[in-house]
Amino acid sequence: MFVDQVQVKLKAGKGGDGCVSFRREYRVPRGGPDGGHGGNGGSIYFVSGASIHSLAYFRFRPVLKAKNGAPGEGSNKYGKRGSDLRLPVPVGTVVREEGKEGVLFDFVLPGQAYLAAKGGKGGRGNASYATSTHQTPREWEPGRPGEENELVLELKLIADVGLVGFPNAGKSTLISKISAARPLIADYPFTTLTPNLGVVDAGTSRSFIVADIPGLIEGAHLGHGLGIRFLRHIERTKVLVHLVDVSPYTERNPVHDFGVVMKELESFNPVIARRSQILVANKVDLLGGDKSRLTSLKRMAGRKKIPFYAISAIKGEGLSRLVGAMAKTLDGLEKEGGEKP
Ligand SMILES: Nc1nc2c(ncn2[C@@H]2O[C@H](COP(=O)(O)OP(=O)(O)OP(=O)(O)O)[C@@H](O)[C@H]2O)c(=O)[nH]1
Ligand SMILES: [Mg+2]
Repeated sequence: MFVDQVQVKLKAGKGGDGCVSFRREYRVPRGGPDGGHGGNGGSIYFVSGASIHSLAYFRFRPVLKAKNGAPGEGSNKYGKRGSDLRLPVPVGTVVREEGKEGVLFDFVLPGQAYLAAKGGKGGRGNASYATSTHQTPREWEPGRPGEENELVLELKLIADVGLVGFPNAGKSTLISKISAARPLIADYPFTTLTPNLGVVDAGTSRSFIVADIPGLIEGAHLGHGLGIRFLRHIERTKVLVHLVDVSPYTERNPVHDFGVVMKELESFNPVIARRSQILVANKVDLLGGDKSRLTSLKRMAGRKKIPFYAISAIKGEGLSRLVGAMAKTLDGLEKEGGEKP
């Protein structure tokens, strides 16, 4: 099961109460105060692990609690501290506060830890209240409550290639033809409501992950259509494959469609808009005699120096060349990255 967003309620442990006690020993008539401090409550941490790949663990554990600290004891003994809860999350997880926009923490490497709810401090025992003028203190301090937080964990898919384009451009059709993913495909916009991942096998040595996300329309950054929140799933892809429907049935201009999607990408995150792109004209099987829609898009790609491919996703035409180009682009980027010190 793939879970990409969960809500969790965290309750850190309460601190143990301070203790009131006086030393009572044979032949020690007036032993002083010896009540120890309460132990601190356990804290809750999220910890990223390389071998964890989903947030499924949290689905059945919506409320998570750390242990309370034990009360202090006589003979100046501290209460035992409550043990911490360390919750494993996959790399790519983002922590947010429920109902708020900002990001609290972003796990980008394995082994990172984030303190999500701090345990309450243990209370002072009566021994610590003793002064020269106040030798039999009966004061003690209750343990403090642990932090309670309602957080949202989001997993950004870490795909190599992200498919972008208008609704109905054929993104899901393409991923279903080049991988084992079987997303819903239909002749209406916004068929895809949640992202799909597919593993593409490109020849002997190379495989990579492609993400199919919901389509974008003009004003998506203002919330039109399904909005742009899904773009976070392709924020970390290395390559974008931008699909444009060149069939006459859209009654739109393919060059204009390209510009609209670029503008939406730009408003979500300008870094994504500048990422390596492969431009793909889809549905060429529907062109008939008039190829002008295809050529105008191709010419624009030439001007902007964007690699360009024409395919029919549904008929499987041009797909092996396209997959080859994706693999080659990824190889090239890895080499580039590898050469850096
Ligand atoms: N003729 C033709 N139809 C295609 C081609 N590729 C996709 N389609 C059709 O176009 C429609 C939309 O395809 P999808 O793959 O669902 O499009 P999408 O981009 O995933 O759409 P959203 O999920 O809504 O964003 C479906 O009816 C497909 O059968 C193609 O190459 N040729
Ligand atoms: Mg789709």
